[in-house]
Amino acid sequence: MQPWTLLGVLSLLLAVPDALAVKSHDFKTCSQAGFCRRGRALSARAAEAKNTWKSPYSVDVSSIAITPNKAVFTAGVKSSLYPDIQFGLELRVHDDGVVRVRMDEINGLRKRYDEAASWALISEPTISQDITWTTGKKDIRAKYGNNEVVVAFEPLTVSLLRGGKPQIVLNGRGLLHMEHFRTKKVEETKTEEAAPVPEEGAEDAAEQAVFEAEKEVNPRAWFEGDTEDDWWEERFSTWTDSKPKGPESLSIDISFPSHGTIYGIPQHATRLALPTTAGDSPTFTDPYRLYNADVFEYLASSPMSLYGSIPILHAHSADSTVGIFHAVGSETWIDVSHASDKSTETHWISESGILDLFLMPGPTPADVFAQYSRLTGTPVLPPHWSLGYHQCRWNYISSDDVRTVQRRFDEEDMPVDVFWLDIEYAEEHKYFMWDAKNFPDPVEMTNDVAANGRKMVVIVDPHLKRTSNYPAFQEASDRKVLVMPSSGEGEYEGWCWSGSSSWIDFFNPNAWDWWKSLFKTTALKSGWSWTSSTTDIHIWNDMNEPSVFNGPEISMPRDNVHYGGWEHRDVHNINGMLFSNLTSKAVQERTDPPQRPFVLTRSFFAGSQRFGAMWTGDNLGTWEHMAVGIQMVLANGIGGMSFAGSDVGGFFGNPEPEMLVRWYQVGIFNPFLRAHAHIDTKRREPFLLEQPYKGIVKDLLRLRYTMLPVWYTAFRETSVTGVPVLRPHYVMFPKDTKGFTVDDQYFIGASGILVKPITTKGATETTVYLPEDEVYYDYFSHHVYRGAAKGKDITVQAELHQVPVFVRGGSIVPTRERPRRSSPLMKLDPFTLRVALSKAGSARGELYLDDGVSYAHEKGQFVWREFSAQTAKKTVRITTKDLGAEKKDAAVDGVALASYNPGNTFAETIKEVRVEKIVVEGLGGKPASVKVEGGKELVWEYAPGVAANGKGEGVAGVLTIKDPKVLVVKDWAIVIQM
Ligand code: NBV
Repeated sequence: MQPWTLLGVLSLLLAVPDALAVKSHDFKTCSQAGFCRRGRALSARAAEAKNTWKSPYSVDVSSIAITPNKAVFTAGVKSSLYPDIQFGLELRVHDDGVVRVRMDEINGLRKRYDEAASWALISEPTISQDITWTTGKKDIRAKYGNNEVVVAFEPLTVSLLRGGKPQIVLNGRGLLHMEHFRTKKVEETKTEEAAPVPEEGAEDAAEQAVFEAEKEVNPRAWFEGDTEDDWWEERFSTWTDSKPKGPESLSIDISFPSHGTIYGIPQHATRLALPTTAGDSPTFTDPYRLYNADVFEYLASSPMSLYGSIPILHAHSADSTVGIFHAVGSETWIDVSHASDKSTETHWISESGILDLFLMPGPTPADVFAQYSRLTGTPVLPPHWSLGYHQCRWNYISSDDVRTVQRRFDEEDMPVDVFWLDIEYAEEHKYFMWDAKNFPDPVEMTNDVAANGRKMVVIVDPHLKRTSNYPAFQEASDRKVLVMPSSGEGEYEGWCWSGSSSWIDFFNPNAWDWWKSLFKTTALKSGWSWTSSTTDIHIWNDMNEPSVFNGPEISMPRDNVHYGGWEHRDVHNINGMLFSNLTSKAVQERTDPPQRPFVLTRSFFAGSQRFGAMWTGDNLGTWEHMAVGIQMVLANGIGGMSFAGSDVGGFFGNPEPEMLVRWYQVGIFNPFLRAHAHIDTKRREPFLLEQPYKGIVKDLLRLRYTMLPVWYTAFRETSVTGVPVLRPHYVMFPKDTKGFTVDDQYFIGASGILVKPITTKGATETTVYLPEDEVYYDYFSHHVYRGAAKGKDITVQAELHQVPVFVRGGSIVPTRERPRRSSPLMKLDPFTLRVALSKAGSARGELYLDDGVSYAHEKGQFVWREFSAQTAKKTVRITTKDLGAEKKDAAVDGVALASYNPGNTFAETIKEVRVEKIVVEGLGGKPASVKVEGGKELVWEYAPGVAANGKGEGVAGVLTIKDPKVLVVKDWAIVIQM
């Protein structure tokens, strides 16, 4: 073990806003990672060889087999460099058109890790019944619908075509390389297997000449390179990776010949449309890295790894969108370049694992989301309260501190739903164990918070202090469920907040039930449980990359051993997900019947979306970080992690009031809204601000609460369709090329709300891009703007108290306008409907409601309404209907709706809830009468519009209907006679 220095941890503890910069030397660049260096060198040799380059991999035609149901095609693959080594290729077409391509080494010296998909996927996908493979001389192909998949034999390539046009091509550039397992030979450097490595600084000219001569006779050098570059052991800084399995990396090029823009592969701090890393004048010189890491003070623009990894990307053009998901859990680097502005080339280099690629044919962004969701699951529908405001800091120092903070929120009438406790609540950072001095009464404290309908979230990190007076560690040790060191025996010991620590191996099924039992709030016969907690406490999982202070790249050694004998390198990117997924199940199963858990995770992988929320980690209190936080949240949504947000205020530093206000504006329009701060920062709870800042933030928090129906409806839709909660332009308007790179404004679900947060200092105005020939209404002033068919920039005011928010013409937005202390108190509040008429005089919107905490909605206990407005013959009719009943049997909604019953007990609990106000904007003038159909004239007023020009812009005329006495759960119609 490397000596852990007190200095190292002290430097972690210090917030040094003036000198904030990532410690780049703690993390590898591609050239410092042997396999990445080899992969890039391969790509460079191919580029140099141009047309003479030919992939050595080909299909062994004699071995082609098609399963009796014709759906699965398998074949042997050979590399001309190693005729004795066998690879197996398998292709299957799923019933939704997704093509799965797997390749593995057969009968190799060892087995490659092939279980990443089993953690990411929800189930074994259904294979299409309608595929017929046709074998030709040069290839084998299957046509289905408008798509076709073609496997060319020599060299091996796999292409997905649509309408005869290639969409995705594998190995088109010949960079496929699966390094097979081999035995390390002492004299191997002098054999034909591989060329020798010259001693660094070898001065002896004769020796050098021998080396050069041998190099020339190495027939594989053109492909593999001249040296066994870091094959058997690798050093980084003071660490040595023993690499007991030798080289086993996997390189593959994936091209998108018809798509010029790509998105995804979160998480990186960069633009949504991924900048290049290769080719001519790349934006970044290193590839995008996926290796979950605790990157302290990360850069606001970088391809460096961050805390989570989702190997998915979308390739997009005005014609179509396709997607790639690679189920690989080891470190992966991805180079991105553009052969032209209409095509994209990527090169994926992974340290270990099999090739397990899913080609998602789209053809729309929504289709790709659906295809990915069918593989890895849709994002969870979280508890309703978790969409409220979360107040966190490292640390609220005592239970009385928590009470005081709560009291101050109430005194200022600022809504808040959740108070958080960071690591200092735990005695010696032994999570679950309260520091008795400062938190003598945790249950009473939580009850005091819960008395206002609020919750607490408490941190539980994955490092367990190695001490006999810590039941969590002791029981894990007794059960032998801790990660092992490279010897494969005993317990790996590393350093983290709790000092000498060990980590639970969640790949070991024996850990699962035991971990869940720890969260029970009642005493158990079988062992320790958290009796000093309550079911109002939910959980925050931090440091689960895992972060190990004295480990290589602040993480675990790659040669550590997990259950089944797999090395940490094989599963690194999956590791953090298992911890938070299991924690989520633990919180869910605390009660019978289960309640929806809230678990926030820092580390994540494909599949994390099924369990909880994530945040973007330790951002800095800078304008750049505020801006990139938005782009990161959008990119995480592409990977399914819609329930995302960045620390409001910035984790490090002391934001000045202007910055804090702007950060709240960003935050209230993030799916996950939490203010958080480093231990060394000044307190900055919103009630501490001076006026006018305090008032502005109070209004912003209230705005978030009024819009909770919009958020919850959007989350519910995402939980069914997989289309993210925050929708970037290319998702909303896939054909609008101007919108492809727009990533500083976005829509909330299908609500029609467009937001452009301000992330620059001193701003008083901003431009907003309107993507279509439609009207957009300013959310606050009712000013109406007109877009254009080919898109148009408008300039709007953005003084400090103003956040540009618009309602797209054609939307109906449900809100709850009564300020409350916390969201559960709003349960029976009436609704306001804002009807923003389109140019054509129509509008539509949805509202989804359920009890917000249980799983009764899965049994049909919910209310799902559609509101619509139509104009005909000088009459505007606003109507509502029960979408739950209408879509009862809709396949897309699956089980959730199967047992829907309009008279369900949830609907019963809100049967008196009214629509208390309807606001209609965009009417041509003052109405003659406004009635509930078949009823008397309603109370209403009309504020005439103010035309600004002849183009339909200016302030919209606004009709306000007061208390029409219509109910949310009932059908009704309101008739506006013009
Ligand atoms: O638990 C302390 C912090 C936490 O506040 C932060 O949100 C995490 O991202 N944690 C990291 C560990 C230490 C960071 C310097």
